[in-house]
Amino acid sequence: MNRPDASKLPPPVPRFPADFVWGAATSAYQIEGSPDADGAGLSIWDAFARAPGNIAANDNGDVACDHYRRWRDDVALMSDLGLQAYRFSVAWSRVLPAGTGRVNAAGLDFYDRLVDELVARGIAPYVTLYHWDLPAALDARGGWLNPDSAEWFAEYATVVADRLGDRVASWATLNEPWVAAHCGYLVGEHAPGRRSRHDACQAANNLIRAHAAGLAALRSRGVPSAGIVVNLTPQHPASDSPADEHAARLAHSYINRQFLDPILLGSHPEEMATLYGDAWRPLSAADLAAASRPVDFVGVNYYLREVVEADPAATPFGVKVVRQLGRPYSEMGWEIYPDGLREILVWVRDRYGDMPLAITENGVALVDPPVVDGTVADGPRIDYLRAHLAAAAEALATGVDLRGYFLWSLLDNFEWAHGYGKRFGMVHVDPTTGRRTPKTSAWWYRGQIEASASAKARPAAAAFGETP
Ligand code: IFM
Repeated sequence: MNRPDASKLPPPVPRFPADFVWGAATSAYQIEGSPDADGAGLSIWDAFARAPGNIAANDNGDVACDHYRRWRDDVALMSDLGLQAYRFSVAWSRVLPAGTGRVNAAGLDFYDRLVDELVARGIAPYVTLYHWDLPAALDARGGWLNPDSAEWFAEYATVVADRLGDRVASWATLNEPWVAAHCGYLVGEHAPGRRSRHDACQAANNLIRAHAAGLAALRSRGVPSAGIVVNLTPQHPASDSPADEHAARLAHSYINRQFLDPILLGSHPEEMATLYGDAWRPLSAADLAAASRPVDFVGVNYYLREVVEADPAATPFGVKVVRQLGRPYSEMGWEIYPDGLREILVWVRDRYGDMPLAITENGVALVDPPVVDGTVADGPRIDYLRAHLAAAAEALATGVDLRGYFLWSLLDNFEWAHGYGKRFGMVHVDPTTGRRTPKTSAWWYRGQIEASASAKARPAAAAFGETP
């Protein structure tokens, strides 16, 4: 590990409040490996990734970053990098191998030890209960298509909150339910690989019901702060033609409002029937009422904007994303558009009202240079982070109640259908040895945290919406 001379790095971004929370994020399947260790059950991602042809280079999460075995060193690394908070997800099938019923004590112990170590090092744990790795045993019972899935999730939430709730202040029910429904049930690029409008609609509805049931379970356990994490992507029309504007409205409702409207307003966007056609089934009034019980925060994952045009031939909804000539794109093929972060945060505040928000993921996959002299000179990632933090600071300046920022991701990891080829980490992970090397961006981020901390009047909050 080689910390570069701070005076040679770009300056930190100013104007963050004293109690702003600075962290990094990961998810269980993407980093842990050892999927069947210590009595764990398998998840839909184990089955999906092991089936040939689903993942680039036929990669899978069997080893991933080996975090399940290296967790203690990884927490030490977080501490070296000055993180105040760490957002991670719990693997449901480690805790309940069959998804419901018997609790696997050894699986819970893993997260218990992780939380202890984080707390001992002064790093606040932020838990996400569901980051797409549904227990395979539950998929065999219909997965998110089964209306009982909401109760299964509540049972799981209760078990985890009972064990970790004394030390974890901040809880998210679901991560990016839109991706779980769209990629998993409509286009089949993610586990469980289904391709049906009917299934996508039903999965989306049951995910909303699961959020409601999980939130109620967390409330019953008295956790200080509970919310949900969504991915938001501004949708801009390619022209001012009515057809393109209609396409942008459809895409906006589908991606940005499909989950937030029921959860924050208790209603569905009016475009849902057009989008799903005869597969559309609204939630019942009782489900909508339960779904819209207040959350303490909304986590926003932001990566890109999309410029869209109407194209009747485009599947699934007649909306086509148009590549913008002359604009920068990441290795994911996503347009790098920092102002979209300001725009979407302001939109959330304006549409849904003032509430604590956090950027729970933001980061970029790039082709990094090799490790040289104990670091990776990823200047373009620093540029990306600075531009996005400047956009976040602008949102703050307009009065958005933004509480924190979590860089995606701590480590280069398993990027779902793209396998290990797409590298989002601020820490390089050697694919053969697993050796961790902080990239220059990690040291720059440490400087960003230190600069904000030196202006601090009081310590960072342990949870959004909670006063430290
Ligand atoms: O890696 C994912 C993460 O699991 C969810 N949000 C987007 C990231 C980058 O694609």
